[in-house]
Amino acid sequence: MTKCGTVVLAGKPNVGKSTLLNALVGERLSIVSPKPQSTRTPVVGLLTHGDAQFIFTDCPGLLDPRYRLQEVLRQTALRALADAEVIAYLHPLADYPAPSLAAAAGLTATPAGAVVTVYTKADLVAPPRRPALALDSVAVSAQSGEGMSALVRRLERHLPESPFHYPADDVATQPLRFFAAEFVREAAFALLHEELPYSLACEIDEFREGETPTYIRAVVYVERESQKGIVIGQGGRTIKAIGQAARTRFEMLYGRPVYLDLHVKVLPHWRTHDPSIKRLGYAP
Ligand SMILES: Nc1nc2c(ncn2[C@@H]2O[C@H](COP(=O)(O)OP(=O)(O)O)[C@@H](O)[C@H]2O)c(=O)[nH]1
Ligand SMILES: [Mg+2]
Repeated sequence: MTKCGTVVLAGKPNVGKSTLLNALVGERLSIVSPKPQSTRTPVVGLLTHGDAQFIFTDCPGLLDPRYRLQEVLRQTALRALADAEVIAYLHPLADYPAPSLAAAAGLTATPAGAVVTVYTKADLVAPPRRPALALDSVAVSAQSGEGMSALVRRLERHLPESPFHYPADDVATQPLRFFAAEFVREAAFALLHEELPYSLACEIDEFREGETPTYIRAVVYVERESQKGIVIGQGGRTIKAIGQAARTRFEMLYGRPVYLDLHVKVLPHWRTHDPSIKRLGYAP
């Protein structure tokens, strides 16, 4: 009998959800940044391990929304929590103990799924300073790999009996163009300062396979004309660096050469405009 189910990685921004998803599936799918709130769309990563298949979902961080896009992201995270078979609730070990999930997420109803508390970034706490953990929690470091197999065993206990939903070799469920757009955003988070990466969205216009290199045309949207100039940079320097970083990252996942053609456009105040939020794929 096989087991299969959804495991949602939940927690406040910056606790290491995306890094943990990538470490669990062994592929860099989800974008990682030291800046909080980089994840906007749930990213799914698969791990098939013996008789068990885990459908890991990296969700936007739970936070108090300050503008319309954040409200929409919080709703996405809450829906994922409600639908999860298992919730891995992440909290940094250095900030032990974790408040209850309900308190951290401001939940009014208890989610149906089993909750496993996962203390992250264990490498940042020296062993003599580590707290004794309760039986239902584990400490991991996605960076050093410590605690990862114990975590997988712990989560497996809570998976329901079910046939596999995906072929055992699959790692991702989302289309390649989704990852191409995400990696442009990741490069923007790495190369742009302050609020700018939060004002930026990316849409893939064209993804032409069957020629080498594969041609990808991506449009980078910002909210204001002044931001457009900054994203392009002097003599196009900044947009070129963003394109290079995103292309390198995408080629690692894709395994083939790519020509990434980036264009910058203004979509005025899209983060507070429902039709734009929807069009960019952040709302159902
Ligand atoms: N030292 C250390 N840093 C980590 C670990 N996991 C994540 N981080 C860092 O924490 C920051 C936030 O990680 P991210 O996965 O984007 O967090 P998310 O917002 O919860 O998805 C990034 O700078 C990561 O490199 C870890 O196991 N150890
Ligand atoms: Mg994230």
